[in-house]
Amino acid sequence: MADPVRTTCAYCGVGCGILATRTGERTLEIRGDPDHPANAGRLCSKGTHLGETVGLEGRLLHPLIGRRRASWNKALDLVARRFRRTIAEHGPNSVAFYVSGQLLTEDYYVANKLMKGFIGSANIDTNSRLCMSSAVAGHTRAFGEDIVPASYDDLDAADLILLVGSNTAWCHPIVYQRIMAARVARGTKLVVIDPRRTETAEEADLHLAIRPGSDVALMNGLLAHCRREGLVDERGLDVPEGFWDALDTDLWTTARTCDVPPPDLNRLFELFAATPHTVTLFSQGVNQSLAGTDQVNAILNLHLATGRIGKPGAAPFSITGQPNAMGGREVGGLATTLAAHMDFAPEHVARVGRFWGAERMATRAGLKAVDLFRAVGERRIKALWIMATNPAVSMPDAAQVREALAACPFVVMSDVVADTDTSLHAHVRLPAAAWGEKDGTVTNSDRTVSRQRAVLPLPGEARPDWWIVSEVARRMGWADAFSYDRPADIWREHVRLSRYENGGERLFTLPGEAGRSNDDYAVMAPFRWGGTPFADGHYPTPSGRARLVPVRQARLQPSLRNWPLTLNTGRYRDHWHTMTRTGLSPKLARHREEPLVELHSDDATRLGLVDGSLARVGTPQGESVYRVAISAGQRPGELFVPIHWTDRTSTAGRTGLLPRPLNDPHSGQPGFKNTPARIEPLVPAWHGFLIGRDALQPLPNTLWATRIAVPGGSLFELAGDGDPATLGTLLPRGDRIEARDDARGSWRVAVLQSGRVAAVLLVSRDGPLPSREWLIEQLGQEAAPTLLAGRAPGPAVERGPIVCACFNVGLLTLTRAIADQRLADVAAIGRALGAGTNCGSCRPALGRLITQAEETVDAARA
Ligand SMILES: Nc1nc2c(c(=O)[nH]1)N[C@H]1C(S)=C(S)[C@@H](COP(=O)(O)OP(=O)(O)OC[C@H]3O[C@@H](n4cnc5c(=O)[nH]c(N)nc54)[C@H](O)[C@@H]3O)O[C@H]1N2
Ligand SMILES: Nc1nc2c(c(=O)[nH]1)N[C@H]1C(S)=C(S)[C@@H](COP(=O)(O)OP(=O)(O)OC[C@H]3O[C@@H](n4cnc5c(=O)[nH]c(N)nc54)[C@H](O)[C@@H]3O)O[C@H]1N2
Ligand code: SF4
Ligand SMILES: [Mo]
Repeated sequence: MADPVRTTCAYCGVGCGILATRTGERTLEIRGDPDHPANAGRLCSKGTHLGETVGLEGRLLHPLIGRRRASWNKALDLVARRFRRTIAEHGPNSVAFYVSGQLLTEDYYVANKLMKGFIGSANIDTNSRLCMSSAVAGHTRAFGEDIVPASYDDLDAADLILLVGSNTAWCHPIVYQRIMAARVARGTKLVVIDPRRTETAEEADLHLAIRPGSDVALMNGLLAHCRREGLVDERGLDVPEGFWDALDTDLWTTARTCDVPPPDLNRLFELFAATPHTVTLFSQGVNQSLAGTDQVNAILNLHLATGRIGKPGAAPFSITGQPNAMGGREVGGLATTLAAHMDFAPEHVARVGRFWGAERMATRAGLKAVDLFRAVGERRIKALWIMATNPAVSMPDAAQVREALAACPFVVMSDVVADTDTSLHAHVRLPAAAWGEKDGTVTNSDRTVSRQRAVLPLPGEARPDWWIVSEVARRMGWADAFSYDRPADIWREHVRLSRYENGGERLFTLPGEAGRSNDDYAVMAPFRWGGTPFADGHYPTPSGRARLVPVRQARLQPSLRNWPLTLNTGRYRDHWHTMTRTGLSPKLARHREEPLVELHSDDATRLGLVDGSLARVGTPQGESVYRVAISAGQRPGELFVPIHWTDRTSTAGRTGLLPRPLNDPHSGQPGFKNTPARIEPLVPAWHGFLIGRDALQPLPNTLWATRIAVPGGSLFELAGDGDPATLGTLLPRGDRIEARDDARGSWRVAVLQSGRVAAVLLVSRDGPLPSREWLIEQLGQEAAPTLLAGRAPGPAVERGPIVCACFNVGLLTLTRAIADQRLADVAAIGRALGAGTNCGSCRPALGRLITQAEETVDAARA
């Protein structure tokens, strides 16, 4: 076996180090890197199962022009020619790039340089606009520069951690495990502020299920309390006139606005006031709001005014989503920033222009994502290049975005997979190197720069993104400025720019004046730039002081007559965004097999929605269909749906259609968490499922279909109105065994090939269907006599939905074992079943099961 390669996880902004060992043609063994500062050897369920996503299924392996395979030469010439021509005819602002926090720093750097320094427009925006831009705007307003003044070490040194709008247990699991470890080690208190009772909230000392969008009121109320307690120190701060007047509020008013019990709020007030070592970690519940920037500044105000910044264990901590969200900020990937933490101030434009030897520097900010796609729809942008993101799914009002793409005269897409919802609209598709094949750097949430390294060879004709962009730039006539031969060349330039004419005004400075040699770059170990920012009380503002920014609670979303509910959208533990990669892993698919709409039982009863039935969720922008999951963790009047399903993996299960294309005025970040909506039952004529060895493409044209990967094939959940017999045409050839009961509306078919199960289809009018677990295991096996009954011969033992993806342990197995073997804690479950002993991502869920079991026992006793 080959030696392990030290690299970094493909997914979230925690930025865990990985040891990847090649074990075959396209197979990897994945382990956590014990020496990496972000994870010290741990990995969550997504990182652990990265090896299941590096196969070539669905990969884009050759450049395509239309549907035709083309040589790189031809494809690159075409892209360069069309961009040049469009610029010549309509000016530089008639073209745009839409890029991603999933590019490496080196890729990002060259894309940004090409657009802003040579094409001469700043129409390059990134999906980070949808993700981090309110944090960027908030940091810049308060500190004068976009600096995250925290590190993971602060989590070990804090006595109180506030998680605001963050489902850390699912979205940043290794950070969550670190917080849990600190709780054990030093009794750190944990408070979660989230309208939903998430698994993150379950384990907290205090959960405040605030009214959506009331974060400013909460933070202002908390700051007002601290001031009353004499905890505010204005030294070293710029405090605008009238700042404190706007904060004139008390516990009762705040509790009413936030809709939380005053005693709970009081507990937060007292805890915070008594705990100088507090870290406030926040993510999309704060950023993805029409008042996202103000919400960020409300948090920053609180930390600045109470001195909870610049010291170990005390900091506001904007945790980033994508693996290289931070690297993107460092290279100026947003339309509103320039490289190396500069902006469009004339002296910055001049400086970057000088450094690049730029032919035509952009002199003002470009279009932000939502405006950019609007401009595409209005044909003001006539050539668009999309890299490493899937806007046809992930933009708000995504139907409009698709129309815009369809109307655009020239769309280029660089991606690792061939068919995405976005690729349908691309005139040219360029095959990019994927994780495991590419080489460069990423920066995680706490400013730690790590190397991603190739462990697999480039498949087909795939090429790294930096190479693709540089090739186009050369062909557009800028060969000298883009003459990079390797990522290390770009890295050195990036380092030099960070230090260029920087006498300490810009805190973003990378070490290594002369740059690293190629050999040094090859072995570069993870390092954090910036030390402990603001430890000396100095800020990169003109006055050298940080600013308190007056922020007022915006008017809360009223309940509209036709759209009386609030739609919240977010993530599942084991899926990543549009599932182009996690969707390949059967293990990851099992945690949540379908897109659910979670809602409170009062709403369900009132609206006639039954747990497990289907429902249509509508907003003024569109409609999608979900499986109803009644949840005690939802506030009445609020719905939660996942963002992961696309037209590749569902019919009618796409969430991106629903949110409004409205933005925060400062950052341009869409308010994904808070859309007026309604919900109604959807009663199909039949429902069923299909398990097959081949993935169906396209999906069956039914009212509702969702697809997930299972070992050796796919599972489709189906529901429809027409005659289910049409589904028969989807079945593969082979010997059929069939059972039909027209009176009960039940139809079951199995297809055998050489006596082995190739597919099973089970349909019912309104009766129950057997569990999928056992049938999935029958794929490729000899047909059991009970096959069509959907269960093993002999007594049935159901496993239930998978909770532990590493050891395949299901919910029913767990609840049985907890009751029968009287398992009293998560460790005992681990000893009995293995669950929770590998990656640990399911530990919060296991904890919840123990609590539920205790509650059942208590209730039975009472
Ligand atoms: N498993 C998994 N992990 C991921 C990702 C993934 O796709 N899957 N994506 C990564 C990316 S790019 C990102 S950006 C991060 C996102 O990570 P998170 O921000 O943790 O994830 P979300 O589920 O988008 O939303 C977080 C929480 O905000 C809450 N919220 C909604 N409205 C409000 C409000 O008004 N106030 C407050 N205080 N809270 C509110 C929601 O109920 C939700 O629980 O995750 C990263 N990690
Ligand atoms: N309703 C709603 N919408 C949201 C959000 C929400 O909470 N609610 N969250 C928003 C947030 S925070 C984010 S970050 C976005 C994420 O949304 P997207 O960025 O659209 O989601 P991904 O599925 O990660 O898309 C990444 C694409 O890049 C491809 N890819 C992977 N690696 C590479 C590579 O190395 N090179 C190239 N060229 N391509 C690659 C993948 O195959 C995939 O097609 O969604 C946003 N949209
Ligand atoms: S927490 Fe999980 S998804 Fe995030 S970087 Fe670490 S292993 Fe990867
Ligand atoms: Mo994100």
